[in-house]
Amino acid sequence: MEPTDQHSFSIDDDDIEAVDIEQWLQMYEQMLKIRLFEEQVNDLYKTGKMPGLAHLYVGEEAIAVGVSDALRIDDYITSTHRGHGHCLAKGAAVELMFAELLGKGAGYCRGKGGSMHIADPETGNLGANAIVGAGSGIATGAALSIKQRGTDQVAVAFFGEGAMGQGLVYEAMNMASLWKLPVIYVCENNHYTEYTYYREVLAGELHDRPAAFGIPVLKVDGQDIRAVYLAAQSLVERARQGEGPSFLICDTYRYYGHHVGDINRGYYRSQDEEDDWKNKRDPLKLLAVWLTDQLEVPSSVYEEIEQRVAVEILQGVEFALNAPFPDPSEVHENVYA
Ligand SMILES: Cc1ncc(C[n+]2csc(CCOP(=O)(O)OP(=O)(O)O)c2C)c(N)n1
Repeated sequence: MEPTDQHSFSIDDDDIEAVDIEQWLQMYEQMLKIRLFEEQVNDLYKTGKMPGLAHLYVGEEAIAVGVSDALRIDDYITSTHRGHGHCLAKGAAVELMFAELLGKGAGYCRGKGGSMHIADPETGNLGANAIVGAGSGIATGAALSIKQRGTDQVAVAFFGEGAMGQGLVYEAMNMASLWKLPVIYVCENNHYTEYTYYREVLAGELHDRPAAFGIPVLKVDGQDIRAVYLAAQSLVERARQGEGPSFLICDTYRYYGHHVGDINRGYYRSQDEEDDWKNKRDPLKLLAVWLTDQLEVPSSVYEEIEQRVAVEILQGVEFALNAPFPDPSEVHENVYA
């Protein structure tokens, strides 16, 4: 974690107690679903069953789940090239996600979008996007539509710290602040923009940038879902009440490479660093240890969850592997709306 400053969010015990065990367990289950989904995607790549590459979200699960749990289904999100976790956390179906990744007609974009372009309007997911930072403009536009329609929905833009090098993000924040739009920018700082340590390409402190637009900033430990959820909840609440945009910076780490093919990472980060984040900062383990120690959740509960999720993932991948490819005659359909 970065040193504590005035933006650092700290957990309030009363807020923690207001959340019941069932909700924490649902969050655990959602995080596990994302983890097992991503491990299956890695397997599909390595066994040559998936065309193209994918950017895995393993290690960052607490952010997508913690933020999405603070949202309603009719709230909007925009996602990134590393987007499977956001889509699943917002409610996407595992089998339709796998189908999309495998190019099958049953997939969310009829197999024509693939890993980086999954959209699911029914769950408020306005789409993953391979253009770094682009989702910030879309979420800000969605927030403008919310304001014009007079509803109390909220829009969230998830992006990596690499997006802080994109001019669009600053144009979007400027407009959101001036027009008090109900948008939350969620920056997932996993420390590496592809193969470069973020401080080598981003000057100054990330939190100073939104603050320059008068946008309130919270910084959380992105591996602690309790902190992510409670911080997101407070930002969602203020957005619903018309208090305007905010910015959440989550300190996190991706356990795999930039994409599934990035296997030899020694030239940009060390094995010790990876091991530390995996062994000491795993969001699933951190939540499970707290639930066991503080709320006395027995191990049988985790075993049940693990079995349920493992079955869902296996059934999902089987469905997708057996699903047909779209007919070649459909090549021009569903590619533009
Ligand atoms: C506008 C734009 N520039 C460059 C790229 C190539 N690119 C793909 S992912 C990536 C790094 C993104 O890093 P970050 O935003 O921190 O997200 P992370 O991959 O760490 O989740 C880059 C530069 C791109 N997709 N879009």
